[in-house]
Amino acid sequence: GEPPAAMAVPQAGQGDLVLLQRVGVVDPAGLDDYRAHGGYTALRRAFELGPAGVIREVTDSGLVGRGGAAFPTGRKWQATASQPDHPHYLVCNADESEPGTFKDRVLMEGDPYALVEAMTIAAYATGAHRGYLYLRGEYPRAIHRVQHAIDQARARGLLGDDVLGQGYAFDIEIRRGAGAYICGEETALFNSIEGYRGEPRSKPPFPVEKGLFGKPTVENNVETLVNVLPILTMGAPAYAAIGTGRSTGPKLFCVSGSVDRPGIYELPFGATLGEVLQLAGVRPGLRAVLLGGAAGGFVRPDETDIPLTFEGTREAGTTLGSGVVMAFDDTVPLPRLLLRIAEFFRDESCGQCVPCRVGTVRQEEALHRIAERTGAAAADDIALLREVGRAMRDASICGLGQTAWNAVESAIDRLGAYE
Ligand code: L3W
Ligand code: SF4
Repeated sequence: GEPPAAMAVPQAGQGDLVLLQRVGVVDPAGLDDYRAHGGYTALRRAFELGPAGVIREVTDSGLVGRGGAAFPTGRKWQATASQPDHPHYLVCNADESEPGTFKDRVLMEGDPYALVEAMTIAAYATGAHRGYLYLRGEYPRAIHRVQHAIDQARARGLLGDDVLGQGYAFDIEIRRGAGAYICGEETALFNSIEGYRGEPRSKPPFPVEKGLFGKPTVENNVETLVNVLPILTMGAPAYAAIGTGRSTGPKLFCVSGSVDRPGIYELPFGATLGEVLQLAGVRPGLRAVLLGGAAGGFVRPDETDIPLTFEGTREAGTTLGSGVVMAFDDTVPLPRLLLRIAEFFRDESCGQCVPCRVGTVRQEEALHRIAERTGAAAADDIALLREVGRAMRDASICGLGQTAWNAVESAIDRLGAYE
């Protein structure tokens, strides 16, 4: 069945909402309503600026990818735009599957035209005439709403052969994911669209050079693309003034777990972990916070002064990832939680490379042994976990294997999970 509606919880007193400004305000089906709330001003501005001008604005804004890896968006767009090989493709990665991540869902369900407009701008800037939206199959409401928005936009000349009467052709096709976490890896996603097994490709070559169907491709996360609208409407300098020097702009945080008000919180980069937890109404007895999802890491309750920026979390030895903030109180059995994370990676490993295929199994086995001993870890189990973890991190082909030990390692080293 269809999951319950995701909650967007815009917070008063934190400045004007940028990314969530229309969520819960506009009719997600209504193109006219979208336009009445500022929709399609950014695309008009894009046509005034021209492709190179749009890329300059995006570069100057300091926007970096919101899927977790924080790669500079302007640099990615420029790299694709300058490829002599054609056609160029645009792919939007909406296969939102990182445990604890549900921000893209809120954007797509609440403001679907924003994604359609943002994809059109990205394609125009990078010379693409065809866009694919790879959307998680477990999000039927998002699929329905974005498909409706695409159809309406096409009927009104905002997609198709002559977008806004500017002589530029662009259209979008939705492809549904079928439940595999690995298909959110950018190159596994290409294989999936092409009809092959969802297995990651080796990089380089990067997608900007050889991506979908072997052609130059820009692949961006939903939230990344939606940021392009305010960049064009407010201008790069005003956008870059939000947030911090190296993490510019607004960010959506996905807060869940031991809090009274779970949901999506939009805040400028630089808010501390403690501020976000306080907004969400953190409950007493906090034991740990998982940042960045299953691929991320745990921090302790006394580390809530960590600034939620890419650089701040990195300096603190953890990661912001896609913006997951999952709170756990002291009733949660950590060994069981870690085992659950290990099961997830073992299940979702595509099996293509040995360190990850075997390592995720060995990791789960060790954590299972520990959990059966009611949480007491033998020294050799910990040593084995470290050895396997190092091999996965160093030798796996893709991010899944490289990060499959992060949460367990942080639970051992930062939380003292088995002491
Ligand atoms: C051109 C170069 N392009 C890198 C591009 C690359 C990709 C982007 C980031 O994600 C993250 C991890 C977790 N020329 C380039 C270049 N690129 N060098 O930049 O690349 P990369 O390889 O750093 O990371 P990635 O494999 O794309 C790994 C996060 O993903 N994660 C889970 C994410 C889940 C979600 C979700 O559910 N919404 O996002 C799991 O590991 O944080 O940092 O486009 O092509 N020289
Ligand atoms: Fe597949 Fe894991 Fe290797 Fe990634 S690291 S290619 S998920 S086996």
